[in-house]
Amino acid sequence: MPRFPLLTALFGWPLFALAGSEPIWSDEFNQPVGSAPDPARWAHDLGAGGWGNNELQTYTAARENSSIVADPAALDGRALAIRALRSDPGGYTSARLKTESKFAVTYGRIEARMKLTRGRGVWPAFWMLGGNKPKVGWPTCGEIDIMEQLGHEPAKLHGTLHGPGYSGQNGLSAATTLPTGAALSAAYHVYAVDWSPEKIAWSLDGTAYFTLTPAQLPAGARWVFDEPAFLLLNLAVGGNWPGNPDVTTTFPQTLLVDYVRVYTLPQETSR
Ligand SMILES: [Ca+2]
Repeated sequence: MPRFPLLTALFGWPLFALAGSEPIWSDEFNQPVGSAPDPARWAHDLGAGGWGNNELQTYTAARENSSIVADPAALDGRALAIRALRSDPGGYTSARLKTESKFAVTYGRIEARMKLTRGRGVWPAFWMLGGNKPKVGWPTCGEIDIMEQLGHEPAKLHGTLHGPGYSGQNGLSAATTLPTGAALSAAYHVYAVDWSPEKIAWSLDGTAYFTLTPAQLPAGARWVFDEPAFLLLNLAVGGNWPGNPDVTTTFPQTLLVDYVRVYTLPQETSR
């Protein structure tokens, strides 16, 4: 029996056609062009300091770093643009948005339709952190990285899980590419996780490429993915994993997000 009968059956079908899958939350990023990310849904993380990875950017709440833009390739003609700009020699600004204190979810399908970046030292991400982070700290709060891309490998998508005993370079991770091998900066694609008490499955355009269950954790490690988690979107520049931009990297770099949607999981037992 296929491990993910639903995901297999899903390929190419709109999600809303799924029986038993109900929308919980979304942002279609269809607010007026030029406006800020909806403050009812998103807060900004601000500042510099490397963000734990020796990253180079300073995060701002300025419209040049995050705003709604017109984009004919977006399903509704509008998208969120997160832009990394070169500010002065060696300096960069960008944006990091989070739903912390505004929205959190425990289990479900969490997905975004996005167009990624291309260029050495550029690092976009769509991810989740346990809402208990202020209390228990990282990595005990858990981190689910739904999408990470290193701009010097524009065709490659990374999905990763971080928790206590399996964080940072020891995060549990897999990578994939499109069947065509095309760059993820060339068109929009749908990046998702299906998160249930039994497993987390990462997918690209509805095709699962990575799954983890509590039994697959390193010996003695704890599954910490049963708490509400909030969502994050950011575009980092430089840092330990991607390395820094070089003379070949062009700016601005833009992460485009057509939508973020959260659904209850479909009923697998119905098949
Ligand atoms: Ca949109």
